[in-house]
Amino acid sequence: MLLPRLKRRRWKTLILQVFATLLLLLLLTSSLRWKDRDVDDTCPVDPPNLTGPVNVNLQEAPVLADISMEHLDVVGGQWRPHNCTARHKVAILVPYRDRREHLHIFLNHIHPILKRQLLDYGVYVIEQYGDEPMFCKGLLYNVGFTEVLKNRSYDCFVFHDVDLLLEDDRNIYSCSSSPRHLSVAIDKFNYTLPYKQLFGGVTLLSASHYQTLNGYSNLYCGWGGEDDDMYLRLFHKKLKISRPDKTVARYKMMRHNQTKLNPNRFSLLKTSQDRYGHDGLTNLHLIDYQVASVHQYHLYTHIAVSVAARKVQATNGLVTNSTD
Ligand code: BGN
Repeated sequence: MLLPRLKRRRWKTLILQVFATLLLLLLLTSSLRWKDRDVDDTCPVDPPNLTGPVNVNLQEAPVLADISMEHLDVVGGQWRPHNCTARHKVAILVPYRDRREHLHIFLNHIHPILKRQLLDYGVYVIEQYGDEPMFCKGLLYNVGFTEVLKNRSYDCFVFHDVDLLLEDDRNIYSCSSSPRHLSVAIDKFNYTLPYKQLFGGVTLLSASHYQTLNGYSNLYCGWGGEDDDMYLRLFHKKLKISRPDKTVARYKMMRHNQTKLNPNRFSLLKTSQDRYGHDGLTNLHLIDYQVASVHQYHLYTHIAVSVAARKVQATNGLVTNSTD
């Protein structure tokens, strides 16, 4: 009688042990699953606070101190979401000269949008000083790109005219697999794309694509052509341009006097093909400019670039110092 009772007890313990082990395993796996959920705090693909159409106020330039008060969590133009990890680190490069009002309106407009888009971002204003009378946008972009990466890593760069204000925050300022032209529909052009090859205004490139393209040409000073030259670079590198839908890629342009035209833009464009390998990021060290200062203001990091006066020989696109 004793023997079968003992056997039964052993069986009971065995069953209990198996049951307890299974329960333990179940608890362990479910807690691991919860842990995984905690670790993956990447921001959502569709940021929930987007408003769609954005009110664009062109009337009066806000005072910088007032804008700053609304963005106490921004330092040196940089911000990142508090509750999630942003999907992209994006640098906004804004080449600039003589347009203080526009800059204030731009800063007031862009910060709330970039925050709603849940980006880890930095706004960089690259200001041209020095004797060169013409505005050298491509050179400023290259200098900005190079200087910014000395300080912080970014996977994505937005090349942004200061006079363009986004009208819909669903036009997200973060990289996709191909270079992106963001300012598809501008009020000045009746919200239509003036020509298919246009790659100016507001564009977006990954850091590695920008390097592959050797950045912008350093030779275009004065209005026009540097963006068409960039288009040709994209074409030669077989990089396809993507564009958001024109219903969201809408911008208002702030009015200003026409900047001095670049008289050499047509001849420069003709030699674009032969130049792009050695005219851009790779020959910046040969260009007569100096980074005079880099300063973190509240709403942006300021990069002051002194550009020496130069003359461009229209026939071969060579640049020499005009004092030579
Ligand atoms: C083009 C300019 C672009 C400018 C667009 C839109 C030139 C080069 C000679 C053909 N290109 O005409 O730089 O972004 O207009 O304004 O001027």
